[in-house]
Amino acid sequence: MDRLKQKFYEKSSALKTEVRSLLKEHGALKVDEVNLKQVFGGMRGVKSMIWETSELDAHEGIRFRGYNIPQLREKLPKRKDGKEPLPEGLFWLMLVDEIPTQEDVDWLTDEWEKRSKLPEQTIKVLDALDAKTHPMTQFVIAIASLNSESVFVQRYAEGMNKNDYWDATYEDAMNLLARLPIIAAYIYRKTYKGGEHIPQDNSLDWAGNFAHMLGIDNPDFKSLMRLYLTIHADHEGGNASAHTAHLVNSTLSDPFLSYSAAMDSLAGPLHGLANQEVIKWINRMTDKLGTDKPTKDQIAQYVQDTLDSGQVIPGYGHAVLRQPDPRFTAQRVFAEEYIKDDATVQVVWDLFEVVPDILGSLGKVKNPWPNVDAHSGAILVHYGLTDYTYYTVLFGVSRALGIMSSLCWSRALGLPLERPKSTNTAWVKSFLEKNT
Ligand code: HAX
Repeated sequence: MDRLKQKFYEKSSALKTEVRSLLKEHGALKVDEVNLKQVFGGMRGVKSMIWETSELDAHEGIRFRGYNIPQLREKLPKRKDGKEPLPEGLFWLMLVDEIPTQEDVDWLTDEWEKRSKLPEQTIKVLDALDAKTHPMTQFVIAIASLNSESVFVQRYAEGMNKNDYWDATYEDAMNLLARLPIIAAYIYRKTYKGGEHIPQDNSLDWAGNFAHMLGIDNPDFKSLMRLYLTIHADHEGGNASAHTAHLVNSTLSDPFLSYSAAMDSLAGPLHGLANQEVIKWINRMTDKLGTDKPTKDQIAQYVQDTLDSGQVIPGYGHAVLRQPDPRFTAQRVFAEEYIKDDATVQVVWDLFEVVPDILGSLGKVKNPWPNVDAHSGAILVHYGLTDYTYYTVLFGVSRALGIMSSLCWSRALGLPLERPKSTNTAWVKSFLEKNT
């Protein structure tokens, strides 16, 4: 058993025993109540799922195993020549709840490199798709195609003992993470660079190698990718993509199919696709005004026009957060250090000064502050990644770190098939007649 798997096995078997006994003793204890608004309103805030790897507080933002983003930037191992944390370290932390050593992280980089060869079928599938196919559609299809090599599928067919589900899930999770940057870079080069692919550079780390395969070898862009892939990695279990993977995997559909489904969910404009929508919307404004340095009055008018035409302001609002997203702030800190004179970055900062008051004045928006997607595009544009229809794929590479470590936990704890109760309006009316 490899060093990470061994550690995971020890930690997860101990927690499994603990959970069994606490459920036996306290299983009937109420942990939440649900009102009618929540039933109709997308189950906001209903405690109904176990997700070990991160927790989201409405005011503090995300904590990964208790660490916030500034703490991760300080504590996770970095490359000798880099200032940003290595995402490998975050995966280790989320999976086994320990800050890894430099040696642990180096081991993980090597392990993913060893597992990184794509099945021929995946390349064929990608080549068969028209280059005009949206990159998220290509991503979903390519990930699903990996399932032909799923260890989980193979062992299940051979009659795997349910106590071993976590082991096969771990193998698939590690293989998926090893291959995702290669798939994502293949899609990028195929879609926007005429299919001129760039081989891996095995002297690099997971994120640095991804930047290299995209064809952007600027060392600052590599730093950005390390930060980007760290901060987008997890947002507890209730967000749409994580929840999708949790649901699909609970049927014992393998991690590849579960993650492909999660990416369908991430591809919606109210979720991960918002990162492409933000930059598209900013470009539309600057094109319309004929300047890349609009005044705050011009920005305010554009925001108002967007709202008047019945559209949302992309990159603003959140189902849980009630403060500016710390992932927005982390990107702002990066931009202040590396590219503070960039015109698009300046527009993003001006929007931050203009949008919250306008959204707040509507009286219905619960969180008028920017989310993670408000900032990411402007930095990517600066480094030459202007093809915004690609942005959600970057998010998707990162989110696998959180979702894959969580699926290992779900199978190790033996969580059952997810099956909440639905009802209908007739039931609600009769409930109200009896109870009001
Ligand atoms: N612009 C305009 N109106 C907004 C808004 C925004 N940015 N955010 C919320 N509202 C509106 C809602 O549409 C809703 O209007 P109706 O009552 O007329 O339907 C009302 O305000 C109340 O919504 P809410 O309770 O504040 O927000 P929700 O929890 O329902 O929705 C969303 C959260 C993120 C979907 C929402 O804020 C939104 O649409 N934002 C813009 C899209 C976006 O940036 N999505 C990315 C979110 C982060 C993420 O998942 N990244 O991957």
